Amino acid sequence: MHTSFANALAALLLAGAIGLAAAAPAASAAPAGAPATAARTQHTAPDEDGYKLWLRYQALAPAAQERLQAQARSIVLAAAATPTTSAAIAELQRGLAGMTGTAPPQASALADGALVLATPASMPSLDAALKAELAQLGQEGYLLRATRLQGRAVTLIAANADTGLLYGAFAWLRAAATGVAPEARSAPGLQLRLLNHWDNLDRHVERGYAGASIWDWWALPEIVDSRYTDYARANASLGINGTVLNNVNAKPEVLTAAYIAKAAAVADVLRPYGIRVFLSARFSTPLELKETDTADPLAPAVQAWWKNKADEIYRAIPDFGGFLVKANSEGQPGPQDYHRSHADGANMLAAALAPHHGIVMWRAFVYAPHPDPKTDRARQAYEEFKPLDGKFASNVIVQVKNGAIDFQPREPFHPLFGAMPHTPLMMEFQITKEYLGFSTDIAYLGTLFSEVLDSDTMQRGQGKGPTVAQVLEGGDAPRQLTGMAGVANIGVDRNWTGHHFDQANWYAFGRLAWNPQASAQHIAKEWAAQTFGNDDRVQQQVVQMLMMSRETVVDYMTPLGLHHLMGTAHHHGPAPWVNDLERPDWNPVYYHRAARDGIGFDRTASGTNALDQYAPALARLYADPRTTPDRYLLWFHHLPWTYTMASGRTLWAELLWHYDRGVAGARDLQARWEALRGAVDARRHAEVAQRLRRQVINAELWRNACIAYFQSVSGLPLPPGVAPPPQSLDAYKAIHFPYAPGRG
Ligand code: GCV
Repeated sequence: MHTSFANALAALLLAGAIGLAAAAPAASAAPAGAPATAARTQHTAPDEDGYKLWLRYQALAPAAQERLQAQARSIVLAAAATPTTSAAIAELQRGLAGMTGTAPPQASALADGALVLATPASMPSLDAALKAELAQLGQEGYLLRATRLQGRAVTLIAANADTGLLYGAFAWLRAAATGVAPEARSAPGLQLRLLNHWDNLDRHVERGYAGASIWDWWALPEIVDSRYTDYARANASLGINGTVLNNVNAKPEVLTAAYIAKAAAVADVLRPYGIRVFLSARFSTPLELKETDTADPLAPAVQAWWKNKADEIYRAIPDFGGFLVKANSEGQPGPQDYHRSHADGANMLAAALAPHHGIVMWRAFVYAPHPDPKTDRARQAYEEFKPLDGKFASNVIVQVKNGAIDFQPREPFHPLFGAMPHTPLMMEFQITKEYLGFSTDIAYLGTLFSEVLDSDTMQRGQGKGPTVAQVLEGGDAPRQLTGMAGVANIGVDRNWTGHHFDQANWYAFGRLAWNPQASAQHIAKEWAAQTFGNDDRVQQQVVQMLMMSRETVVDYMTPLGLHHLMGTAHHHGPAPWVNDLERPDWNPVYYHRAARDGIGFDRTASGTNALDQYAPALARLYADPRTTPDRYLLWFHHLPWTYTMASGRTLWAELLWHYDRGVAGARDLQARWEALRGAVDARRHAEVAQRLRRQVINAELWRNACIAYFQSVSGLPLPPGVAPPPQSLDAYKAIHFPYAPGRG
């Protein structure tokens, strides 16, 4: 024990240094444009700029402060002192100082009221029952207990390794900040919990709406932004344990010595927080760097090049995670260029990484370069990957987008989930809102992610699962690798995500990657309490806004299973009329198929039969429009405008009803936020209010343009009570967004 206490002291000294380095600068003044709020907000909290994310550690009410102080009068490290335990202690000190408004607790010998961080290896005296529980929790799980140790009443954070202690510390702080009892124990449901940055080496972020990339490749490796530490803290607080630094549309230069050194500098900052660095690799890198004369995965020179490259990377980054690869997709090179399969390509890279325990995440987002006009883009990933089930090396995991098209406001789950029992599959969600209103519209994605994760694949029959979450967790067939990736919505904007509410999407992704079966509403509550404080009225209103927001966006953009109606290339705003792009499956008309006879994409046996890629029970259920949920109706069926819906309305009237509900929802979001004026600090209130004004404009544009267009196709009158679009269809068609951000 003496050694542990000495370690604790050393750790605390180090922790002090880390804590100072990582401290977030104070919030700055309210922006111009907020004067209207000034007079009415004199009693509200000081302005905040959102930089601290959900790690604000605001002062609690006096009684809660006393309780917290009583649980952590001092800190005892009964574990090996490592940079990770130092980070944990620094965070506890920061959090406790903020929430209790007192000086942070210091290291001490074991005493009543101590907060103890312990591993069984350093504290053999932990009781047998606790050790048995810990044995179930792996290297990242943790236990939180009020207990007695050596006769002293203490708060215990116990784990098998320092990363578990760090996660336990964050969990304990989260419970304190949200005023709930801490979870007794927790362990992640998935191994790989990763952010994917679509960040280019010139700092442009593909599909990024929060400013330039936080990775300053030009300045690295000598100049290391302190923001990287705060990024690491935020991710570690959620259990995110890996990050892919560069865009899947990768450049060969990222694997040159200069960039490996830059990535290594980032890895050094992230490592103490349990986060490993991965890189996106361009399949033709050796050829493009002119170091081989082919990129054929079966060529010995190519295999040797990748092996040497892996060795070089691991010399610089000993815990390098591995490669993420987009191959033979949207013009990216890949093994098919040499008549090899995805498995040939992935396994070649996997062999180079295997000696270092690295992995390959091989993306299944593919669609044929020269599509057969009679087939369906939704079928293609399945057609290419299903025959490869069981053919991937053991350190390959196939990364599948949540749906078969592309991160739409709503898609049915991807048919590959549940269809590749012999291949580890990981989920790819998009946290950045490419198709859901960028960072101007509020759309809480916790509900989108959960809807997908909770979907019943019906592989065992209707209602019998497994759910997509269970497939990912490997419940049916234990897997060597499991994971979830989220395409990051992070940039250099002061509040990280462009919109304060978009922080909730980063948060929800992390919490669901830790526990894919968690509730989106519970996560929303946690986020709201930490982000806007414990005022019940604010919390309830914010949670209500989050929970209604995504359905609102679906209503005004793509109701009833419509999809991909967005503007060309930038994907902002309505463009259902577009029909002139090079590939048929880039055109909105390809997806909605609206004509005088009706609307929707027939994916049943009478159409492209994409439905057939799902389990028989699901395929049978969705083959009939009567048993297809309304939310997927026009995804799977082409129906007459006069088709009678379950509501009793015609399909045409139902579509209009959804558009109107979407606009009403956007206005309701605005009104709900307005009701919080004075209850939320003026700066954040004004910044969100401005964006809500814009969201209402977006919603109205979507509604009016889509109604004008679909009416021109259906030829049907608007039912009584439905307001005609204020402008002509031509006027909507003339609206362009040539400089929309985030383009590919
Ligand atoms: C990174 C969509 C996006 C592209 C993205 C691609 C992908 O097509 O619009 O920007 O490229 O998906 O996921 O690879």
